[in-house]
Amino acid sequence: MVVAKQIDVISLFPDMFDAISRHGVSGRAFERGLAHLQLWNPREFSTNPYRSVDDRPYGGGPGMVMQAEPLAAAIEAAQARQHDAGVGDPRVIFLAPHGRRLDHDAVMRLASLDGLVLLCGRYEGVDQRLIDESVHECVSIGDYVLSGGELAAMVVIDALLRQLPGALGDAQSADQDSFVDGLLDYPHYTRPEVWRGRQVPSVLLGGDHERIRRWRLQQSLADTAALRPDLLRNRDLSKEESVLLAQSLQAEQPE
Ligand code: 6GU
Repeated sequence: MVVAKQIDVISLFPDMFDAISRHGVSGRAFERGLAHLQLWNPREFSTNPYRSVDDRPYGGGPGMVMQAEPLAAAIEAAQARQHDAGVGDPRVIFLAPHGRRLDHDAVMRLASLDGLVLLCGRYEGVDQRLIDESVHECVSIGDYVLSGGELAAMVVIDALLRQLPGALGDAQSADQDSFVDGLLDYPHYTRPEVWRGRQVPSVLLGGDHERIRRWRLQQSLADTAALRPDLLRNRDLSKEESVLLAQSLQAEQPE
């Protein structure tokens, strides 16, 4: 039996996750029961009268730090829920700029796990002892700083949901995304055939599927070489790919 992917999120702003739970491909994945999203607000686990979950940093400095205990209690509640849902070993992931940078391989690895508990920090940070005690890995979505882990968690969730079988209308679509094959996606066109004087490439109008496949592969190769040469350095080219890329580079040379 295929069980729903279990995703629990610890966040002070649970409503932010409406953005992915109510719209588009991700919203449909939850609706269809391919995944289950459960939000936990650490404020609900605060034991003080003001429901506060942060305090000033030891050693001084700006801002506030999220306290360990309300987060630990929220993580434990999430883990207990996942155990009840049949997940043996839910993985606790802290979204933070110092984490391992997310890429397609990381998305595929996360998508293969039965259950995730995503911890979103706010303020200046989270008490390090909570990270040492309860977090399995840290994930970042790029080299810039967000005001909290929520947007990053939503990026992770959206990217992995589209990898679940049945999440996309066209079963092939996820295989054809950029990066899946280590190349950027080819360009897409739809009607009208001429728009503001710009023609759709004629090869796409001819119905010769083998020519179209070669043209798209060539576009992917040329765009990857131009925009993301780093991707090609990490990938061997097949004979066909080498020929197509060489051809397109030659075509770019002035007469
Ligand atoms: Cl995961 N969190 C925050 N706060 N900022 C980030 C990030 C995560 N990834 C990139 N910047």
